[in-house]
Amino acid sequence: MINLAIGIDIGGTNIRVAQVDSDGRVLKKIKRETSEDIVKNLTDAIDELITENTAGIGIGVAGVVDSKTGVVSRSPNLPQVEGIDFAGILKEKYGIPVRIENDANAAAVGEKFAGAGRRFDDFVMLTLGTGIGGGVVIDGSLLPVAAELGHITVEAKGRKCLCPNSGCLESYASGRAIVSEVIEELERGAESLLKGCCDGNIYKITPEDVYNYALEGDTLARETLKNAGKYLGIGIASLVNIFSPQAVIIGGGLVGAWNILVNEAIKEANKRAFPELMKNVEVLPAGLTDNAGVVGAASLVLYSDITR
Ligand code: BMX
Ligand code: ZN
Repeated sequence: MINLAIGIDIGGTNIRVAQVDSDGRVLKKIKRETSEDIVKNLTDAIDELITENTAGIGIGVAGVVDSKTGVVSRSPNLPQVEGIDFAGILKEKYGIPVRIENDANAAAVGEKFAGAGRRFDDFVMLTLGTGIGGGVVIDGSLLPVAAELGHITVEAKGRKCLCPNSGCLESYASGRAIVSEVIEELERGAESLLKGCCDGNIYKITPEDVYNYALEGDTLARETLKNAGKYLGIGIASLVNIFSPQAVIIGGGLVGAWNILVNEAIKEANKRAFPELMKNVEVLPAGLTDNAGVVGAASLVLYSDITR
């Protein structure tokens, strides 16, 4: 039975390649550090996982994927993938269908296929990780648009982003933004327990550290997360006004800080969005957690079969 797919998640630090079954379960998984020769990384891993039951390969990659050619046309946070035609190369080598999407678009398909999105026809997906990614599902299908929702403007004269814009949501509410804000404050001499974090090396602070110190009552950590949450809420309010979704599904590592970050975001979005639209919206965490990237990517193959 041809009921498996290979899901590939290409990130800045790691590449994950998995064999996924038609229920969205991960059967085997390989994780490699992202090296200069990404294509070789991928084909080595695929060679280990591919079987005669593999229906196809799905790839999720951070950056803008040209919907016509499948080439990654821009990836400010992951420049080594720019210009590579992953789908073309893998199709040629393995002779099976290959689909490629932006990582957060793939995550949205994964949520619809096997996660918190199953019970909704219309939802907005946000992934809060190093950056902020987005995907939009309307009438049960992924909107075939870039959906770079991390780059909607939340502050007109705001911080410079890696994209051409300033004041992007990603520059205020992503893991990277939270950590750099904390570091800046500490460099300015702010009083905080975080000074003692990571053996005194503040440049090693992670978003998770910020959350843990916030739970211990550290004011800087708590205020930084709440501020990020406020900006997230500003972004969510716009997304609700635009898409009138049934749900906003939030995935990525920062979901762990839900009770501070996302609760603040919900409060802010409630103040700003059209009440008639906001009252219908459930804001909830993604259903796929650890394997969200690879299952999302595999679902580009598995879910498209289901809908066909
Ligand atoms: C950035 C952008 C998006 C991506 C998002 C989440 C790059 C490389 N990426 O906004 O395309 O979806 O980050 O990416 O420009 P992650 O790395 O946080 O998963
Ligand atoms: Zn931006």
